[in-house]
Amino acid sequence: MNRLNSTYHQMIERNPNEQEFHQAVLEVLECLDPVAEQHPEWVRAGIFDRIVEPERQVIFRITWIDDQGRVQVNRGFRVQFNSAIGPYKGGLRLHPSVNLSVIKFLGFEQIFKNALTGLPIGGGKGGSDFNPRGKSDGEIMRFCQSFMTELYRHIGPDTDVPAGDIGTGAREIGYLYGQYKRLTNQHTGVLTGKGLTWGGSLARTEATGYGLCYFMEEALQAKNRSFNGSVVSISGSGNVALFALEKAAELGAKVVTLSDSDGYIYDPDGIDLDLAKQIKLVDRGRIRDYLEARPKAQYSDVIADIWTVPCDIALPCATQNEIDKTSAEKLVANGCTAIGEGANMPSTPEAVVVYLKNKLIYGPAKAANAGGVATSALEMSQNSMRYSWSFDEVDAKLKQIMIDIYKTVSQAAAAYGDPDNLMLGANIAGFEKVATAMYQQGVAY
Ligand code: NDP
Ligand code: 2IT
Repeated sequence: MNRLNSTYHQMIERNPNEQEFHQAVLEVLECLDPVAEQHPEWVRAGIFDRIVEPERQVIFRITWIDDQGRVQVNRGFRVQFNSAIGPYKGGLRLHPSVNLSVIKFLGFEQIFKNALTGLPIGGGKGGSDFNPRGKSDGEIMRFCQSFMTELYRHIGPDTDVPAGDIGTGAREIGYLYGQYKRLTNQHTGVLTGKGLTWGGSLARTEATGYGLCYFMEEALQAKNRSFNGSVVSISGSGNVALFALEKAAELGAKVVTLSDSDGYIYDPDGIDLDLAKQIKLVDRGRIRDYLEARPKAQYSDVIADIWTVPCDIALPCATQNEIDKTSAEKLVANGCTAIGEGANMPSTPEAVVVYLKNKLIYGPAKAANAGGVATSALEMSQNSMRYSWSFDEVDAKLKQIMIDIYKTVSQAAAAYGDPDNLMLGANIAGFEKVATAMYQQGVAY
């Protein structure tokens, strides 16, 4: 990273104690040294220093009243990271672990992911340290309304278009949208992941999980392999995990694990998807409830042990840094030869070293999970046209986008001399698109 040392150190000095953000930036800068060598004009134009500094960050108080009539206070965030290629676009995370570092790492990753989709969307992310777990519908609604009462000033269909992420699904998008409409008197595509009767896109719910499998199938086929006949281990049991399971099974794989923040289940016969959907999507229950209907399955509350289950392909779909060096080594020792990241930054840097050293097929998050935001961009297109495509039309577009991302990323990796390193390819290809736009748009002074 010789050429980009000062960019990195300045970023650390300016943002002390933001470990997740530092991690995400370091991974990208470590891949960009040869790009800086090829493009001295980008160095002179300060592109590298500019891209690690968000264009705008908003932090605000969210006050709401719980079911006992008590006043609750949370902190809301929206980081508008980069608008070089389109309006800011990215999800809203509701989880007690949310802080500025988490939102900035997600927003930074989003810049390059969104560029890889080939669609005109910039990078942003937001959320709150609100914990949705155990809250009533009424509490969720009042929280979302209060969140939007500040957020609405900063967003717009051509400015910034938020969507779902951890803790933000169809219900939350509905409450947020209702409040936006009330405040602005506008029915417009300001959020994606909307309900199907009021502007949502078919296949958006499925898109991240399906897209992950489309991307990985392409990467596997390049090595004469496929999901068909493979054993797959998936973590998480939310939006991404469940639809990754659905598509992997459809492609002929047997998925044997799912998890939540309390523990994981292992079903050697293959997880019963309908049962898992009933528990997590309908009943909003815990993954351990699976055992009530499938007593032969196993449950453990040692979450990291999910990666000791033998599998051919691992799809981490829960949260950041869920696979560390030890877990990566266990995966490899037990026969895992491919990793596809459904979650954002689920692997620590040390885990990635293990993947690359052992020549695993490694689909990095910003390429492999881009299907969700890509389909959000397709939702924006449909809203602009005031028209909607069928499920099959959206799904076909999604599949083609994921195939194209694989091509873009593997070609960039090859062009920079390391053809199997899709992380290198994703970081370089995503960066080059955004850097070109920033360079052409000049420096404001
Ligand atoms: P959901 O809220 O639907 O599901 C999250 C799942 O991960 C739940 O099973 C949850 O368990 C588990 N989880 C969350 N935090 C932790 C934690 N700290 N430790 C262990 N388990 C945890 O979110 P999504 O499925 O939408 O998101 C999952 C991942 O995919 C995230 O990294 C997100 O950023 C990423 N992603 C999402 C996209 C989307 O379109 N939704 C697009 C691209 C990436 P519990 O219920 O116990 O909290
Ligand atoms: O991480 C992600 O790409 C998302 N949470 C989806 C963002 C979006 O705007 O659909």
